[in-house]
Amino acid sequence: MQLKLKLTAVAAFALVAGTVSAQDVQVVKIGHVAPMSGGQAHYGKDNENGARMAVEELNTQNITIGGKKIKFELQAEDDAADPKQGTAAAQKLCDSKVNGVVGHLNSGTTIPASKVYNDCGVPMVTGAATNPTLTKPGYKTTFRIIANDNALGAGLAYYAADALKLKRIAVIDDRTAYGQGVADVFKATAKQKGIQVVDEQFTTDKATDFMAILTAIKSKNPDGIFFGGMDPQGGPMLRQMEQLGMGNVKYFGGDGICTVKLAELAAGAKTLGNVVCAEGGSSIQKMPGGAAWKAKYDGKFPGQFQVYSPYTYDATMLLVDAMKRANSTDPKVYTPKIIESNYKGVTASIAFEPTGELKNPAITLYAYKDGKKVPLN
Ligand code: ABU
Repeated sequence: MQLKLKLTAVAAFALVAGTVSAQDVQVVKIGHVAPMSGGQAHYGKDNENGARMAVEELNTQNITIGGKKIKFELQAEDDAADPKQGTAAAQKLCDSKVNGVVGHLNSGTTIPASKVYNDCGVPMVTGAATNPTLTKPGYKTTFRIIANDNALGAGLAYYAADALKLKRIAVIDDRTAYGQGVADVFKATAKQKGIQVVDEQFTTDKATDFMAILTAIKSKNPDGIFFGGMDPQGGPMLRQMEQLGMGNVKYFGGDGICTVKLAELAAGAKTLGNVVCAEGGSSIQKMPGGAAWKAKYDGKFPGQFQVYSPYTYDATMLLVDAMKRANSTDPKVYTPKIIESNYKGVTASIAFEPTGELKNPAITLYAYKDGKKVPLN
């Protein structure tokens, strides 16, 4: 009895002092999905870091929505870049009643997962999956805040034809939704620009030995190779090109190879200097607030920056911005506010087309100079 009286007194004091009781705090869960295991875990870690940084900052802002103080929590899942694990992770997040999702990273996981989120009525924002078909079903829950492969593939083909005056290009893709999609766009645009596609070869997103396909390509005497795939394949491919004496062949790829880690994976191959890759958005130096953001990121997660963390950071902030404008964290209530966004993010001013694609997406081309990734525009 004495203990009960004491607790009641403490609660009364808290009320008088204006402190917040547990009942007044609402937990809002942001799901995040990316490959956290396997060969693409470095991209996943970078993506998760961006979302985690946003959640930590949001929790310092004393945000109140619908009369409740909000505590944000990140529920991070691993899909290992595998479509089946991607849909399983999406279902897990739906079952956990997350309020919104940031991700996924791979187009091959994001496209099937987008249906799962639509079915359970939870919005998802990707800042990494770039296959254009993602937004084709017209789900009102699917948003992308980065340029898609129509821009990346075409931008690279224009550069190959107009700036480098290349005439003969071979194309390799890893048969994933991303790799195949971006290679198809590059190929179609290159042909329109008068470039001859002299060979097409295929690999997988697990392969490490490319000697046979590179040997076949070498016999066609191309002046460039386009690779639709990711850096765990791109790095070894550059090494093997050097071993085969393909030191004069330009090497193109989309954002999947355009990482800090590509230089490490190329392990000193001089062919790294032949790379031209395209990424959605402005370079971090040209992003509004990009340099300050990057310095903060590097302080928290030294040596882990790859490509997409500014986008996962913005995606998280964007979801919360829509919740604030709706004065609700209920996905049914706030999702319609996302399409109306005019959010000044780190990466850009984010507004959407009716399809859920980013309005006015920029792209940046990069090369590697002395082992460092540098923007060309
Ligand atoms: N955008 C390249 C990596 C992710 C993807 O679209 O599969």
